[in-house]
Amino acid sequence: MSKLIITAALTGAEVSRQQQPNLPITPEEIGQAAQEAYEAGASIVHVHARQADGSPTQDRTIYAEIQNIVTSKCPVIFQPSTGGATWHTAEERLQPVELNPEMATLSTGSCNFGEDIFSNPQDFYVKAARMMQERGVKPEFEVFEAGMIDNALRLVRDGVVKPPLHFNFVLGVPGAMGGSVRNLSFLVDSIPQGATWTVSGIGRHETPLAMAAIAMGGHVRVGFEDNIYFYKGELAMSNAQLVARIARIAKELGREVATPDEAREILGLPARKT
Ligand code: KMH
Ligand code: ZN
Repeated sequence: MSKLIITAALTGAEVSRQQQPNLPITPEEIGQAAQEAYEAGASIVHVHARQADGSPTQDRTIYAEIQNIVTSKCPVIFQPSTGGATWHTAEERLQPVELNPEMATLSTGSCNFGEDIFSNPQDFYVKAARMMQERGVKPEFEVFEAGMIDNALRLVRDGVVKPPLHFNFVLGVPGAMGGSVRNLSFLVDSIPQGATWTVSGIGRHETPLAMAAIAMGGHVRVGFEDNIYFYKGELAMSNAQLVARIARIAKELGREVATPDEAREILGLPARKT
């Protein structure tokens, strides 16, 4: 098995300061959280931008500020969201891709998302994939429902995305696929040989699915976007605390944790320019 890539999903678009007082919001706070997560073992940071009042935004200038701070503080792979919040327009959502990050997320299909709909019609995801291809941005396919894999593979057949492919299975969002190991195992069986994958277990599913992924040879995402608790009813102190737990479990299970440069190699990304 390869070394383990840990992604820290630092902020997300949905969680509020009322729910998680330690949520990073400003570019400086997100930069600080990225550095701490890196020191705890994260090699990718998945980022959603927020306005000063805490509301989610896809504003390219705020993403640019976050990208500058994060990449000047630590060597992690910076991975902005093109998912945004459910109410962002397609145009808003694509703004962070204009910054040519090493990676960006991409969902190739729509699903229920709590009381809302996470809308990803074909014209949106084809446009997003083309934009990423033109700019050398590697997509991480965010899979909330199984059909999203089929649509991603169609992009590959049409030459819009080139392997090696990387998937993130997001399991346990209310309204989409549940957080069972059976679902994870089905999704892993549905992607092509040679593709890499990560799991994001939502809420209470975070740690059990992470443990399954470590044992199965996959990779793991944790962080406040997915889960705000350390134990049931006990809020986590930081994103780094959640990352450190995964690094600890990985050690127990015999998986070494990848550095950002090792993660680049595993994912087939170009080496970092120094
Ligand atoms: N906030 C969700 C509606 C992504 O980052 O690509 C979508 C999301 C996926 O978080
Ligand atoms: Zn996200």
